[in-house]
Amino acid sequence: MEKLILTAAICGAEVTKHHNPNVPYTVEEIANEAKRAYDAGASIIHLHVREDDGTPTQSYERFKACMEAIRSTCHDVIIQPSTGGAAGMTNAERLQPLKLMPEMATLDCGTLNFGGDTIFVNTENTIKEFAKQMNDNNVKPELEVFDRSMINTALYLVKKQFISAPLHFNLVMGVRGGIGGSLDEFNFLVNSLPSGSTFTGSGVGKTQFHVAAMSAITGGHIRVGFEDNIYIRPNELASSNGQLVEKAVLLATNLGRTIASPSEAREILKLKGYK
Ligand code: KMH
Ligand code: ZN
Repeated sequence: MEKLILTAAICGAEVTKHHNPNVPYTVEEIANEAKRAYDAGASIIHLHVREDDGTPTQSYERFKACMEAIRSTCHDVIIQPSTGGAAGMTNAERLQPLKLMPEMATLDCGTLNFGGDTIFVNTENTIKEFAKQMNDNNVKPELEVFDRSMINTALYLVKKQFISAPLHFNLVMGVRGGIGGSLDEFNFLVNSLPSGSTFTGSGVGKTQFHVAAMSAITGGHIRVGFEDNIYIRPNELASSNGQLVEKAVLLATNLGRTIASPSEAREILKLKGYK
């Protein structure tokens, strides 16, 4: 099997210091959490940013400040901004980090319920618009699929030439409103991917390390981090994203995988935009 890429989703848009006081908000906190994750073995930082009070933002300036701060200590790390942002943001707001020409960014492949009355909206036209901007700027999309139907949407985008192979998917499992994190559901998603694709498994909440293990043994890659899960073990909050990455590294290496460096991750994902 090829080397395993570890992504750290260090911040997210929904989780707060109220859930875990170690969730980063400020530029300094975000940079420090990225460094802890990088030192533990993460080669990709999936990045959301916040105002100092924790409010999620997609501001160009805030992304620029956070990306520069991360880059100053994690020189070769792959920074993957979110274009999902937070539910309720406009497309124009969400697209701002693409102006920073990242190597990768997320491309959310469908709409889903996000609890209560909240809907995370990604219409077909939105997805096409985001894909086109990524394509035009040489940004590799990580295709975020929260359910099986979103793989169909990704395949439709290929057919219509909005995106092209090799595709990289993030299987986000365990979001209420999306697919669960069971072995059957994992197999269903993985067996639905087009051949030649790469994938990362992201288990939300309790499923984080179950999905990590399933990804490790099936040749996939792993995402962990506060965006998806705040516990290191049941009832014990994680002290940092680094601690979650360390646990994922131990799990993957015990299952026979070797962890990819950022440059190896660039090879595996066929990234072109690194300067
Ligand atoms: N915060 C969610 C609404 C992404 O990063 O692209 C969207 C999300 C997915 O987290
Ligand atoms: Zn995200």
